[in-house]
Amino acid sequence: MNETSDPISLSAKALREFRDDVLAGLKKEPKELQSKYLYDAEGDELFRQIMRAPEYYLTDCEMEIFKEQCADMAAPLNDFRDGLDVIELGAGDAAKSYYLLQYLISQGFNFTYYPIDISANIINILKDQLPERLPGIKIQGIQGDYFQALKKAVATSSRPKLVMFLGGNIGNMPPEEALEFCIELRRNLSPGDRVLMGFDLKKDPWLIFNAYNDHGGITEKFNLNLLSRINRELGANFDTSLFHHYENYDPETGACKSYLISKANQVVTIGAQQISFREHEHIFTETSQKYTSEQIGAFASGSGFESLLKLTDSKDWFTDVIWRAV
Ligand code: AVJ
Repeated sequence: MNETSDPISLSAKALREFRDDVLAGLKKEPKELQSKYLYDAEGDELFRQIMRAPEYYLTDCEMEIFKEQCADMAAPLNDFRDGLDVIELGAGDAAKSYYLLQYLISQGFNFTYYPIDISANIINILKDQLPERLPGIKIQGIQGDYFQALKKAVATSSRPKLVMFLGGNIGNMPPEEALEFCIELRRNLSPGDRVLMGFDLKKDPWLIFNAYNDHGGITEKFNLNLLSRINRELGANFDTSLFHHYENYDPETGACKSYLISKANQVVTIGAQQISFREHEHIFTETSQKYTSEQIGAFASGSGFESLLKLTDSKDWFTDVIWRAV
């Protein structure tokens, strides 16, 4: 693969999949839309605003870990100094990984950075901007679903790997699926490869509740943008003023779930199809699962990894762990 080639784009196929997934999800009872579709260009921008919302603690906590504990983080990677592929699933704006990449460069690690994101927009921004901030960085962006893209990245190299999955992105899966994800991740790696994962921890339920129900209403806009995206890309006619955001956090299961609630009985047209909504009917749009340290340890051992390092922020709200494939 050429270091400067365009991101690998799946756009026509992606649009077809988007339409099929949206229609399948809205024909289900209860209705649902997959959270990965929240992140188009608008959604990326709204998520950037969420990260700046005072209630949204996740980014600040993980940022603190990356700003202050890079040396600890890099220690279990020392044996990979001479050749390493750093693959980041759901790279976003790489604001956190930036600190580790900078540290690895400063310590003379020889590595290529493979940011993977569902958003082609994000990948293009990263490819343009990261080399300005990290001169000399080798970067090869890949647009796509995590495992499709991971397989592509793995197929292009025979070097040891560090796969990063930050921001509590794993929280977008319910626990059983998260374990499956770890197992699938392990299947794509070789013994000795490392993963660096961020998990949001269980804490005061009100802190979690408020993080997904900010007073500025950005989370609501972010959630409603999914309907606008369906309008833009699939020729639908959702009236977003006829839906509202609802979220709840269950301290027992650690599940934090977002919904869009229909304010009225209504019929929406999506291309040639009609979907009806009852008043108060919900569309499930996203889960943000919270964990205990014990649960995270069980993921590692249950999926063929050995835990090497556990870092937390000063408030103990968020954790980043490093595992080694056994
Ligand atoms: C990007 C998945 C980490 O679940 O906290 C934030 C997404 N959704 N507010 C999260 C999100 C609503 C976020 N992740």
